[in-house]
Amino acid sequence: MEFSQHSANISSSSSPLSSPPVPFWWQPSQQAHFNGFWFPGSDNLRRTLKVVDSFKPQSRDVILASFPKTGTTWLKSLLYSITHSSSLDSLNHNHPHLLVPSLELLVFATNPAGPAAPSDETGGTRIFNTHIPYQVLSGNLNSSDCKVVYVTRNPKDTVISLFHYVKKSKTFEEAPWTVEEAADQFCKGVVPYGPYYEHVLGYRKESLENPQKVFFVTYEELKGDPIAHVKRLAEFLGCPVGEEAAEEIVRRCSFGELSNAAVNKSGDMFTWLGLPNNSFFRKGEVGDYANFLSPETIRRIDDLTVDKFHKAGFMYGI
Ligand code: PAP
Repeated sequence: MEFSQHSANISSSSSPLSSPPVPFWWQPSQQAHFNGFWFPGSDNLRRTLKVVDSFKPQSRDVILASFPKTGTTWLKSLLYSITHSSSLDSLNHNHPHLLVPSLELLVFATNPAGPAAPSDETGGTRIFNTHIPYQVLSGNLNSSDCKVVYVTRNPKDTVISLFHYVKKSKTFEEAPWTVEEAADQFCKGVVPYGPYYEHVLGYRKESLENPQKVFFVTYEELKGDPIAHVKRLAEFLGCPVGEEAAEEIVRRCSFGELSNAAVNKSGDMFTWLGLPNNSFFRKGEVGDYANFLSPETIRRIDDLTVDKFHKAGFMYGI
């Protein structure tokens, strides 16, 4: 498959997607463009294409898909807990990103042959996560009866969460960004796995057309009623849980529990970014964007949300 890599100095022209006007954020020197989406570097895109070429989901697999910083770590913990009854200690000693590995960042990065076969120990269920857009991964996802869970989050908190995450990485020292510059790029779609709106809409459309296959949930809905959503998720996965079990899962996957887990007290997760294990836990709140974004930027993002999401019938009121 063909893809193009863009250096930091590409100048602006007609389309913000094909020609980012200023250096990219996250990784200052290069992002790779494929099928209308930006990927964080050519190595990442190569691994992504390897996933697309080779990944054959099994019918009992669960694929957690998401745009970065929309609740992936939380959902990893919830899905793992729903499908593994002995998860309490696991979550204390194992990072959610290792319990539910990323197809493109871990599984195909460490083993080009792909994941190990399902084992009887987990009842044949494997859980993976991916940030790859539906528009790129649909062939794989639809090649078996695997289930897909997609989590998304309001765009303003997403960009603020991403900004703070990138700020903790070594690359930020090389190319510091203001929050407004980051939001500007986010609105233009020039963001890893972006454009955000198209990423969300790809999975959203599929969830409406095929609700037995794709479970679509927002971070805000989960925050609003986590127990009800855990029960719905468990039902969707074919392993229903009662009220008490759902309460326990919500408790053990709460921001407070996970951020204080032994595994998050030390160690680095993605060493190439120089990010400690605890960098996946910042505030875990809805509406933190109001502390960082100017009224003009809030209006700009809201206008995009109205145009892209409200017209498609969702994410009202945020
Ligand atoms: P990733 O894409 O790098 O895996 P992801 O887990 O999707 O990141 O998003 C991180 C956000 O989820 C952080 O949000 P914040 O920056 O606004 O605080 C993080 O705090 C939040 N988060 C992580 N775990 C939980 C949790 N258990 N409950 C609620 N929010 C959480």
